Amino acid sequence: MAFPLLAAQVPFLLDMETTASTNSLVSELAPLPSYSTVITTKQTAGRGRLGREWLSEPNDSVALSIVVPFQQNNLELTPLLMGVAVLRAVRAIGVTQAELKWPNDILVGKRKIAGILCEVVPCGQIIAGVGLNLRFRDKPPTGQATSLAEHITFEPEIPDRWASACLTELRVLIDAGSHRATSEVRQNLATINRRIEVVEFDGQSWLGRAEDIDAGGRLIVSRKGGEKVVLSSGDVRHLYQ
Ligand code: BT5
Repeated sequence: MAFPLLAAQVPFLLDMETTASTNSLVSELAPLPSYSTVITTKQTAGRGRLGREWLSEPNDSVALSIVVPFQQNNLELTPLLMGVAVLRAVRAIGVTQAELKWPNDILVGKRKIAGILCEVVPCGQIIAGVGLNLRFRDKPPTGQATSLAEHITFEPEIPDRWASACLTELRVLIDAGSHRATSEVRQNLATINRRIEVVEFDGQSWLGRAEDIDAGGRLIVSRKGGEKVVLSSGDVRHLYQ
């Protein structure tokens, strides 16, 4: 696939035929100028959070990693800023019903279409990586996955339009400063004001209501009985009834 719109937006673009992980490649190349980008449609060892995998068949998904400019206070917020950028870019190509789930998933109708992994590399730069499912020509990687082709007519220029929109939206959010960006996250995060199930690292889960995020992007949840819990990482499920 070609990425001319994306190339026009960034100081450095590496469009790889194949690579193990675009986040790992950026980490090896860093330091790089802000908004330097690595992209591939054949990622062979994509990483999720907490040692989990991001699975994709060749040419069925896009893996994109961007060097995010460091600004004070934006480190913790970066996954959510990237989330809003990816959400807007997915909506801009026609998947209007997409939603952002805390802390790093883009869902369409309860299924995951994109996931985000932000990392700080040894030289101190922040990398925001995103995997987007384009289509599943064989079978979906998990029962909870969806792809663009299930929601819009897939055309070859769509990945470039999506990637370039991600860059535009991320720049707008970062340039807005952390106060304004936090408010954009609040307005776009479908988890807020919703009943959720919180799944702890040990697999234990509990129910609550997501109330808000704080300035660092942590999720404020009220448990049954009124106790407030602030989550800085972990997994939540949206409850729909
Ligand atoms: C994520 O982790 O969702 C972060 C995914 C980030 C991938 C990008 S691709 C570019 C960059 N380079 C990398 O190496 N990584 C980043 P997490 O929230 O931990 O979710 C992982 C879980 O999502 C897995 O355990 C599966 O259950 C599920 N999953 C794996 N592949 C999927 C896919 N293609 N679509 C939907 N769900 C998937």
